[in-house]
Amino acid sequence: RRIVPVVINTWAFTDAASKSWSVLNSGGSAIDAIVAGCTVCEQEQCDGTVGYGGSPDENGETALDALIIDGTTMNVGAVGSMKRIKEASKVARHVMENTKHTLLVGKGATQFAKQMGFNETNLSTNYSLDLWKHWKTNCQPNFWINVMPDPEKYCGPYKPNLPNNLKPNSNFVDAKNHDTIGIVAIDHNGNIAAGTSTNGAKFKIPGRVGDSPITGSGAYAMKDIGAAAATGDGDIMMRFLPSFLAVQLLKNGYNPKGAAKSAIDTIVQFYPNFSGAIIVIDRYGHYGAACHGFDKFPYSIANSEQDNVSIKYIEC
Ligand code: SD4
Repeated sequence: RRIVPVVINTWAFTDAASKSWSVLNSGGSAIDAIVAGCTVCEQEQCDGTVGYGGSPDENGETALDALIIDGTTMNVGAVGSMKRIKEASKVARHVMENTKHTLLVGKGATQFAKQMGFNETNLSTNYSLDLWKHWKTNCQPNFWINVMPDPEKYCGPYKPNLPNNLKPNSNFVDAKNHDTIGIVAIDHNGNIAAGTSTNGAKFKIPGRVGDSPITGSGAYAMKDIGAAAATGDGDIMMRFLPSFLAVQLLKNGYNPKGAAKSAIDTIVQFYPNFSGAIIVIDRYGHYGAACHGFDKFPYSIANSEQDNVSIKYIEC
């Protein structure tokens, strides 16, 4: 097959796509490109929902989720709910390359990152602390969980055995609360990789891990087939492994757009109110996306057909 290098990422995070593309063009691997793109977003704090200083949890702290997957070897590295280290996707790469493990979480992830030479630092900023203080002074305590229709209203400590009619019908992520970077790439040698990086969801219960660092949920890639990456209401999406599903559908002959749509439709069947989106590439560099629960979903793309990164919009 003819190899068509390409990089696509969720949302209008064009600096990330641009960085990943330049890495591919200077001979970098698909994995190099994924990590470089995610790192740009972690540094730029893309939309406040990637990297430090965003999405404070119920205690006001920021915790990061990230994943990388190498479709050539099916090697994976990920971190979940990692506090006090800014470079989540680089740490994920260390998990992939320097351990036998796939996913490290919480304090253990922070400790591992320190051993790998990363700086420990406070991830809070004035912005994230202000967000948290405002929420904390206005939230209504003693609800069972904070995924009520308006999650920003409720907070712990939680009570067990909330009556069924008060149990959450999750719609956690809204237009302001769902901008994970999910990224997929094919390099000049035809290697396919994918990754994600996010600070998760605002006011989550400490310890919550989203879809983003879960293999097959936040992202997936497999050589000679393609790759996918998702964004949105992770608490719902991770029940369906949409990225895994989309790649399997490609394998079964779906085109990228059809695979994306079918993966989203599977979730909608159970959760008609969920918000989320998925991007998909096949091994030829064809791409497609699908979304649900908001108006328009932008994603960024760089390939050799265009000089600059472009943004595509789809209607949800
Ligand atoms: C999560 N999927 O942790 C993330 C939220 C997000 O784009 O921003 N998605 O649920």
